[in-house]
Amino acid sequence: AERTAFIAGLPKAELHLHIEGSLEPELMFELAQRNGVAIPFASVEEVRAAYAFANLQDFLDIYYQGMGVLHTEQDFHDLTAAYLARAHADHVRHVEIFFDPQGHTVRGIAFGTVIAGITRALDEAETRHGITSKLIMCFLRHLSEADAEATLDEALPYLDRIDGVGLDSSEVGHPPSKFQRVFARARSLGLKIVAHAGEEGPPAYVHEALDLLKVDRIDHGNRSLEDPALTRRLAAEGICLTVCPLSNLKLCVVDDLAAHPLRVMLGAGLVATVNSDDPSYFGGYVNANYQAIADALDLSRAELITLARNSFTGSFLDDEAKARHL
Ligand code: ES4
Ligand code: ZN
Repeated sequence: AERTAFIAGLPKAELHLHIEGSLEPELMFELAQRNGVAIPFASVEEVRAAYAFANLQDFLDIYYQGMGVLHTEQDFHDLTAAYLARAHADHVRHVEIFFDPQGHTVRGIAFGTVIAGITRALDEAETRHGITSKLIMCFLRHLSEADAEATLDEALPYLDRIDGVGLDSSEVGHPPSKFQRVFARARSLGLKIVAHAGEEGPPAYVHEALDLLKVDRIDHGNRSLEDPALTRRLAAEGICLTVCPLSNLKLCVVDDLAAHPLRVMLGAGLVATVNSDDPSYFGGYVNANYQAIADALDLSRAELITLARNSFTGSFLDDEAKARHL
């Protein structure tokens, strides 16, 4: 209970959050009804029961299905506003949110509709709650690089609202090297660069993300620890890892949170952070992730403070804004 209050009171940033993964079953039903979309579930309980995953792909199949209820600008707004209210309740002061435009444009939803709804909610949250934000557009790595290039083209009119690009979806078989050209173009446009790497994929994918995509941050990165030279490099270069404990548990990246590598990461001097990834699907928002991993590893207050500080250090805030949080 004491630890719970301590975690709740820590000011923190969330750096790894897929906004479509914050769609709660209750809102899924509401939007399905509002938009006349059929969903293969009879109740909220049935939806929750379907959230049992053996691996990343099991989850992704149901995640892409779930986002099918999102149609209008208002839907994207309501989704984002609901997440930001939860984040505010968890003492989150800054968020860097992923969205998956290809999950929507493939269904005939305009890129501009997605951006308008999300950014309206982000603007409101800054006014209402003082939460600052960055927006990161992810490319779906199971699709082609040409598809990612077309998505970057579609984003060009909205680059005033997009801070970075990322790489997500099915990792194994879709290495960072597949997207080298589109990430080079994104970088030349001044966008920050992140990539999911070392979640299910090997340490070689983390190397590629660093050397070929020139990432500013690694999302997950768990399997980096299998490669001591890579671990030393991540520490020496101060590359932030956005770690997601409950995600790792639900997707069987770890068998048990007691076996989670977070403490080893901190011990190796890595800039590790704690994040919720897809909180509706994985069973908890950011404070629940801090609580679960702190309980499993018996993390000290000093370690929890380090994790919260790392979330600002690893953010894309400018130095002046970082200084205000640190
Ligand atoms: C994701 Cl946990 C995770 N990994 C890869 N891609 C994703 N998209 C949404 N959540
Ligand atoms: Zn993720």
